Amino acid sequence: MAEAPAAQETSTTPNFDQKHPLENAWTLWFDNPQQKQTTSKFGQTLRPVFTFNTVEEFWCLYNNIKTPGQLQPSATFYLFKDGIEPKWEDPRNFNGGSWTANVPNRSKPLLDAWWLNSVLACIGEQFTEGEEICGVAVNVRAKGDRIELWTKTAANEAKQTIVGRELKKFLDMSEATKIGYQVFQEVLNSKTKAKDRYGV
Ligand code: MGP
Repeated sequence: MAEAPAAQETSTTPNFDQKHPLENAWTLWFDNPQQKQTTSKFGQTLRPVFTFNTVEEFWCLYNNIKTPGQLQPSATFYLFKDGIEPKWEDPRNFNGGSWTANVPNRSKPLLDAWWLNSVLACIGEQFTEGEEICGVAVNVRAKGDRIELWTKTAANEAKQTIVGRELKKFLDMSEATKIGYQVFQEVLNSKTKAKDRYGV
């Protein structure tokens, strides 16, 4: 009698070695200056932490670092497309700006949820205007934590409005809560706090 065939791997057998590529490679940056930042000194304590381009590497990183809610005030995480430095002066940011979402009620759980949701929206290419996205930052501050979504072409109001509306949706923000968009060149040139160029 013929021997029963050995159990074969089928197409439904998970392959745990397989990695799922992301459309872009991303770099996590960390900054935690001990003194108040100034425009001229910005960047001196900013460091790239890790670059990844697969889903698995992202979770490996995320699961092994602190969440923003565990960081001390003054710390910032930046997650940017690889090759873009999280500085207004980087050529890919220079003509851009950022949407700012201020976390209400000093809620650390909400801060962590907003950070994860905004990161997943970026690396999962959830924004319709994905080409516009440079990166996302989470600024942990005593005066109030915030998420900043940096985009490339500040002059294009239509595209920035779409990005801003989608950001609110991904953060589950109510329609009544407003977020503002600042233009980096206006921030750099203004002696006082620059006004928001757009709002949604
Ligand atoms: P911050 O850390 O983004 O905000 O910028 P924070 O701590 O909430 O302070 P505030 O000033 O916005 O109230 C702190 C300071 O760092 C800014 O005011 C700038 O002087 C400087 N800075 C921040 N960024 C992101 C840049 C940058 O990209 N380039 C330069 N040159 N300076 C920057």
